[in-house]
Order: sequence, then structure tokens, then C-alpha cells
Amino acid sequence: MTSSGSPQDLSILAELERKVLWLATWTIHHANHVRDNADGLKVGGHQASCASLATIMTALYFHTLRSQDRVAVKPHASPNFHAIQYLLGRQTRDKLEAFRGFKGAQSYPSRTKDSDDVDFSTGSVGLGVAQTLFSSLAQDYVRSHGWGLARPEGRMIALLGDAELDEGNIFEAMLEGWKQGLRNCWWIVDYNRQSLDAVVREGLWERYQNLFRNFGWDVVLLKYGALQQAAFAEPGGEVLRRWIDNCPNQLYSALVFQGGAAWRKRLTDEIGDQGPVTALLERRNDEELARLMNNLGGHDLASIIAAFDAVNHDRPVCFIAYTIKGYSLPFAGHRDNHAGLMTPAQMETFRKSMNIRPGEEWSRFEGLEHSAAEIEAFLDRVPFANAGNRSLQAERIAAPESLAVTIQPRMSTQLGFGALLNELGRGDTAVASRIVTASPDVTVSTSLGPWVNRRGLFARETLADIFKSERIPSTFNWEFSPKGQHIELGIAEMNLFSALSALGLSHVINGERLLPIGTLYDPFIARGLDALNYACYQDARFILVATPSGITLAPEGGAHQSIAEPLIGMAQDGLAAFEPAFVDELAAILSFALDYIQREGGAEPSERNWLRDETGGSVYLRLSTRPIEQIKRDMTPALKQAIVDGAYWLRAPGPNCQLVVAYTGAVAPEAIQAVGLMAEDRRDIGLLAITSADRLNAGWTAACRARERGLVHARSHIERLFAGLPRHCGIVTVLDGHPATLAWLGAVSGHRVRPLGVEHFGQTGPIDELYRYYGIDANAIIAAAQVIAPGRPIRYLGAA
Ligand SMILES: Cc1ncc(C[n+]2csc(CCOP(=O)(O)OP(=O)(O)O)c2C)c(N)n1
Ligand SMILES: [Mg+2]
Repeated sequence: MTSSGSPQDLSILAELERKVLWLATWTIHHANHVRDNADGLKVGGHQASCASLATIMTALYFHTLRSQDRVAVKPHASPNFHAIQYLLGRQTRDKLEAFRGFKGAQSYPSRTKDSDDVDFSTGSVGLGVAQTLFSSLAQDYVRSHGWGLARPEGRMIALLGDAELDEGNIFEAMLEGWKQGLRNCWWIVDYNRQSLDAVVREGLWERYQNLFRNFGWDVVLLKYGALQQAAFAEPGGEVLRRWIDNCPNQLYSALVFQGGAAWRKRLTDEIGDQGPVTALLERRNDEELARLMNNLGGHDLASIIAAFDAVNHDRPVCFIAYTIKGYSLPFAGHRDNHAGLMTPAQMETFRKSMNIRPGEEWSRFEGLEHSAAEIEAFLDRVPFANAGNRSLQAERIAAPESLAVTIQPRMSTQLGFGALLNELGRGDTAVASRIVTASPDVTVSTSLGPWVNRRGLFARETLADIFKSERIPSTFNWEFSPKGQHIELGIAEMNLFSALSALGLSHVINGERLLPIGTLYDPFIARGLDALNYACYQDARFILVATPSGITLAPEGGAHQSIAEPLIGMAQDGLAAFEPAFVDELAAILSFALDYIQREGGAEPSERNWLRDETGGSVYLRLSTRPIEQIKRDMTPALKQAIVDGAYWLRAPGPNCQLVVAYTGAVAPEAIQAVGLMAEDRRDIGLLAITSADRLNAGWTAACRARERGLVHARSHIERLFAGLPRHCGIVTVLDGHPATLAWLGAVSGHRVRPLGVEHFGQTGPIDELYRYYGIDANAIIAAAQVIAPGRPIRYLGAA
């Protein structure tokens, strides 16, 4: 294929464009009007949004893309994507017929749920866009470390709706991209000047243009199609151009909808008395006039291809392509067209205009002027489709069975994390070389400093540490180099998650395994939560270390206290959450995590804990800055297993157990103290250390499901732990987080539970006072026990 698109190719591309539009709209129509939707719900569709991007996507996929390029497609252009894949023989008719149905082609392109080679999932607008930027940085990271150099560099491309640019995460990403020297990234804005509800403000393109240029991007405006450019060259053409440039978005949309006669009337009224332009208008009939006015840059194949072909550098480029939402469909330009569906009668007219015979709607080459052989031959030459499997793989890196760490008598889990990474950083192991850390301006305060001192900061270009060269004493070595292994991000937590999402897909995108570890303060997970959810949804693999957490961060300030995060850890699909209390537990969990994030396998649950551990996932570690007395013990394989499964008896309950105290995380000393103080007044007390409420809960519900399917012997880890507990014993649970995190424990075997935790926040102070104030100190545990496990008065109540 010639690079600029020969006339022959262009005419085939034009046919393919029509075909893409037909298949996309038909797929939506089929799901709504043909398929039997027993529940009577319209499944909806985005025919207008598809029409808006059909030309650009045709140019991109059938001409411009190379196999190594990766694309995030605007969510509601999903039918276009599936149609293109179908034409390339990579999507099945069955999946299209089941569009938006169970296991059918997905409403929004999905890496994990679609079968037709989706590079990046989309759906929550803005996130796929940022993903391409961070994927480009991830590619640079991989190549700078000398990996994957046998493969050509890919371009990371986002096709985005103009209203997506309302999402702040895009600008956060742009700023970070500028700092990191972004390359090989294209964002193509489908500038149809319509969002879901409305027509967008005037002149946005100019703000975008300035913004992008400010951040070092090239901006290419695709405003006028070839027909318009030719008309502007005619006598009077300049007047027409000026009218177009000055026409408000609302009016342009309305006239597009109304068609040729309305155009003529409006143009004649407004510029018809200005000499040669009258002749220009009169030379065209209504239909031709409408075609001319609809001929915006984003619907002109030749202009689009020429603009794409003209990029001969690796700087980031933003294309602002003027388009019409609903282009060539009956509701083109109508403000309400976002969820608009063509009626069966309109679809019938459209089918005829496409020369498609009834019953041949799905035929790949139906209604085309070129022969099937010509089209096939063309498709065979499409560069994007010609390099085999684009979903890459990478070997697993053997994770160490155990991690070395010197445990001090009193230590916090956060300090333990720093020490563990420091030890990892000291060694010359494969695992250490593949770890890449990232933090949004909290590298030092999350204890990554020692690791960074050993492994350096990453930048494509070496940058010396001036403090060091000036011999100013500093604890930290802040040197940037292409071999550095820490990515220092600005404070935007959204960017941390987008970066983890990109780094965590390196094995499939770059064919090179990375082991990403991101650190941030626990409360700020909420700031990037949608990006975290998005990263998990597309099965990116990473370890998230959140510290400090809870009210235990005490003097750090009330505004920073986190309550809901343990529940997020439980509820977030694809993320295994842990909250260890002791550093040896953390070491066990981290060595598990380094392996777990690399797993991908069958979904069969293990009979041992009923977790689907073989499928792997990402990991969230909720840590604390509170130094607590460490337990001296051997980490036996059985203990390590129990820690990873989610819980173990720190003090096993006796046969007549009246009370169990179950705790998670930094409140371990309070739980231990309370149990000690109650030992004389309640028989056989058990003390349960819970390292992962998430995994305990998941194993339990999975075992319940298994029993309901008839596997009567299925038992989860928590059911085994509770097996010997008498019915009458009470359970007091406690954690520095929302009490619901552990409240469900009572449902496992029918015990009464008093869940303690934090429900309100904001008061700053020392840990002991805050624990007392919020009711998670030893005394609160004893008071709860006194009520839930009645017996003689507990003498130390009030003494703790
Ligand atoms: C985070 C988020 N908020 C809201 C939505 C709902 N939504 C889907 S599309 C859309 C507007 C799309 O407008 P634009 O991006 O311009 O695309 P167009 O349909 O014009 O192609 C909205 C608000 C969403 N998908 N994600
Ligand atoms: Mg739009």
C-alpha cells in the first residue's frame, strides 16, 4: 500500500467506511429490533457516535495502524471496532449478533471480556485516553532497560469523544506526560461538538489547541474536507469559509439535521447577496450543498490519511477532527441523538441505500462495488492485520519463597515494607530487576527512599542529583537515568493508578514482564478509585501499597484518616487486599504477591481455601506507620499459608471458648492486651489474627456456593478455623477501618458479633486518645465482650 493511499486504495477505503458504518449500525439495530429480548428492554446503542468516528477508524485501522500500535477506542464506538475486526476476520458473526447480550460483543471495548483483540478497555470516559499516555511511558521504560528491542516501537493512540476532554484525569495525565518526555502518543479527538446531553461550547477547539501546545504536543486540525477545500478555492469560497468558521455549533448541528434546503435558505439569507458566493451555492443542488456542508475534515478519508501519513516524528500529536454526530444517518446533528436509534423504517431505507439485500445484512462484502476478491486482497495487505498475534506474553519471573528482612523489636509495617524493598534492591535477582516502583510525590513518606537510593529514578535522559554533586548532605540519592527503577510522579493519584494500569499490562502489551509496585497514602485511594477499578477491570497486574492508613496515622491529621478503604479492598474485583499487623506477615504476603500478580490460569478454585488463586490478580497492602512490638517466631510454611489465606489463631480458643477477639492490622496490641486482661474472667478465649478480610470472605462465599451446587464437603479457611467454636461464644471484631469489614464473621457459623471499628473521622491526636475516642482500644474491646459474651463482670473493664 502506498503511504498516502492510492486512488484505488482510497476507493476501497471509502467502501469499507460505508461497510463499517453499516455493520456497526446494523449490529445495534439487530440487538434492539431483531434479537428476541425477552425482558423487553431496549439494549440501546450509539449509532450516532459510531457514525461520527467511522471515517477516522476506517483510515486508522485499514491504512495507518501497524501491528505494534495500540488503541483505546471511545467507549460508544465499540460497534465500529467490532465491525472492523469482523471485516478483518477477527470477530465472529455470533458475537456481533449477541452484541450487548450475555457473552456477546461488549457494549464498550473490553480487553478481558471481548475476544477480538481489544488493546485497552474503555467505558469510563477519560480513563482509556490516559491509559495510552502511560502505556507510551511504560514502553519507554521497558526499552530503556534494554528489553523488547527486537520489536518495533508502537504508537499509543486514543480515539476520544470531545466531551471526554471534560474529564480532569486527562489533563493530569497530560501534565505528567510533559514532565516525563512523552513520545509516540496520538490522541484523535472526535470533535462532533456534541456530548450526551448537549451541544458543546463555542471555540473549545482553540482552548484544546492551546492546552496541547502548552504541554508540548503537536496539534493538527482536521476541519475542512476535500470538497470544502475545493469550494473555498472557487470564487466566493472565502466568504463561505468565513461563514462556516463563524457559525455557532448549535446552528451548524441544527442545519446538518435539517438538510440541503435549510442550508440553502440560511446561507442565501446570510451571504447570498455577496457576489460570487451566490453562484457557488447555485452551482449545487440541495443534496450537493448538504454534502458540501457535511464534508468536515473528520469525514474526509483523503485528508485524514494525509494528516496521519504526514507525522514523521515521535512527538505526541493531538488531532482535532471536525465530525458530525450521526454522520449520514437520519438524526445527524440532532442534539438528542446520543442514544438515538434508527426506526425499523429508517433502517430499511438505509439498507437499500447501502445496496444490501434482505438476509445479507451480515455478509462481509454485500453491497460493495469492488469485487469480493479485490476487497479480500486489500484486507490481506492491511498492515495492522499482518503481523500475527498482537496479544503478547512474557515468562513468569520466579518469586523468592521468602524475603529477607531484619525485624526490629518494635517496627511498623510501613517501615517493614521499606526494609523489605531495601533488601530486594540490594540483590541482583531477576525479581529485583523487574520491579518498577511509582509514587505520586510520596516516595519518601511511604518508605520507598532506601529502594530508590539503590535503584535510582527513571528518566529517558540522565539527570544528576545536584544536591549530591554540590556535596549537600541528604538522605536521598535523587539521580535519574534510563536504568532507574522508580517513576516519580506528580501528586495526582489518578495518574498513579493509570501508570500502574499501563505498567501492569506490559507483559501483554510489550511482551516484557514488569512487577509494578505503587505507593500512596491510604485515604487517597478514593481520589483515584475509578482509575484503580479500571486498571483491575482490564486485568493489569500490580501491587498497591497504601500507607499510612486509618486513624492510626494520628498526628498526620484528621483529614487524612481512612475508613472505607478496607471495604474497597473487599469489594474491588481483581484486587486481593491484605492488612498485616506484623512485619513477618508482611514479608510472607509480599513474597506471595510477587508471584500472585504474575499468575494467569484456569479459574478452578482450590479445595483448600476456595479461592481462585491460579487466576492471579493485583494486590493491595494496607499498612501503618505505628511501631508495634513484633513477635519472635519461625515463619513455618503452615503459618505462611494461613497468613496468605487470610487468618490464623494467635491464641487458639479452648474447648469451652466463651469469646473470640478477631482483629486486623495496627490494632493488634489492643486486641492482645484486651485478651490478656479478660483471660481470668472468660474461659478459653481465642485471638484471631486476620491478615485479609477480603480473602477470608471470598473463600467463604465461594465455599457456600460450592455446597449449594452439591459439593457438601466444601470448607473455606474461616470455616475450618471456626469449626471447633462452641455455638454460644461471642465474637468481638476490631480494626482501624469500617466495622462492616469483619461483621460478617458472625454469619459463618452463626455466632453473635460485636463489630468495632471507625465510623466517624476527622479528629487529630495521639493514637491512644484517638483509639479511646473512636472506640477501638482495649477497653472498648472488653466492654463489647462484657455485653456480647455475658458472664461474671470482667474486672479489668475500665482499667485498660
Ligand atoms: C466517567 C463517565 N461519566 C459518564 C459517562 C456517560 N457517558 C457516556 S458517553 C457520554 C458523552 C459522550 O460525549 P463525547 O465524548 O463527545 O462522545 P460522542 O458521543 O459525542 O461521540 C457520557 C456522559 C461515562 N461513560 N463515563
Ligand atoms: Mg462528542
